Amino acid sequence: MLRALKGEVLKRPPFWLMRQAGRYLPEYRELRKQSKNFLDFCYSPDLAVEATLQPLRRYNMDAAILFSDILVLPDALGQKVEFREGEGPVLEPIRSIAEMNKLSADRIEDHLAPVFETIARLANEIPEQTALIGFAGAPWTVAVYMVEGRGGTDCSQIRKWADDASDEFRELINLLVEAIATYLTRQVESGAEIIQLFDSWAGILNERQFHRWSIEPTRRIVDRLRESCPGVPVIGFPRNVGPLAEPFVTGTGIDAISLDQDTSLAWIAETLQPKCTVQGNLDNQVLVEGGEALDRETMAILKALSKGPFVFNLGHGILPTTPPEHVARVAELVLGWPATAKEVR
Ligand code: 1CP
Repeated sequence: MLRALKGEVLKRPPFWLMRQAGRYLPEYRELRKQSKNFLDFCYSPDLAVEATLQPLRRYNMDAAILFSDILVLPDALGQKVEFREGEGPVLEPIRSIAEMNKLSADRIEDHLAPVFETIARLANEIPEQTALIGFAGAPWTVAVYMVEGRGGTDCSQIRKWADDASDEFRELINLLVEAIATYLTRQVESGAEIIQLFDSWAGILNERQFHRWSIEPTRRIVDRLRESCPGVPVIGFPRNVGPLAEPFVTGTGIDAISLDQDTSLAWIAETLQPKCTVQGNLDNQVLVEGGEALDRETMAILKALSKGPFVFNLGHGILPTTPPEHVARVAELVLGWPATAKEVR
């Protein structure tokens, strides 16, 4: 994994899957019962370590991703964050400078101490050849939840604030840049070897806004990490941005870009792969379906991208309805590459 992120072309690409831990696994659902509240679960090192290790035991991925959530950060800043059963995250929205001024990055160290402990324990427990990925939401995506108060909205509140009062909104983004850089630096100090920044909601921004609210803040975080933890690779995930993935790569200085399933393989190979390592991009819905489509699409990705620096992954996180045996099939095809090319036509 580390070699691929440094730009090496490997005979068999490394592989892991976004949201590889979680509800599609019966052992996760069982473990999850031990804590009523999802944030408490994330802040229990015993449970978070176990949830991180579960998919590795089944599928032998090349990387483990810390079990946590992007919304522990607003929780640490002092915003009220709740995860409701069947509803997802609900936050008390921040929509003014006065509300923003109640937040403080000073609590990160103490409040997120259980996350750092989880990472330190994982660094000791996972096999030597398995990389440990730490992560955070990118400023824009974390701000979407902080301002909208939940996921799945039309994002009208945050867009209005970012457009009508951009100086005010910039203060929120600046606070998040500082907080996220501090949080990620502490993750690396605790044992994370790779960082992924999830900008899951980058796709709703137009080109000008994308430069201002995604590329620019990401570049500042990458710069801070280069200084505080030199040599630690950073993967960016600006989801659904189409051809703007190219200015994202050149403008942020990231080591690798994670791509969604709508990005053309030929375009990725031709335009992005000469510039950085690429990660992706199997359709998570095809992983739910399985069968011939799953074999075919997995092979198409391996064929198109394994000639350059590449990490096999999904285009977006595993869905809770995914049959675990479909994940086993993908693991078999990727771990057996290139021999598996002869098996599937
Ligand atoms: O009850 C439960 O088990 C809660 C479900 C759940 C889980 C398993 C949530 C709530 N978060 C997580 C874990 C999680 N979230 C991980 C670690 C697991 C792994 O990858 O193996 C990671 C990396 C995340 C990251 C995350 N959380 C993102 C970015 C990636 C993406 O999928 O785009 C986002 C947007 C979130 C917010 C969030 N947390 C949980 C939910 C259901 C959501 C999405 C809400 C929405 O629909 O907007």
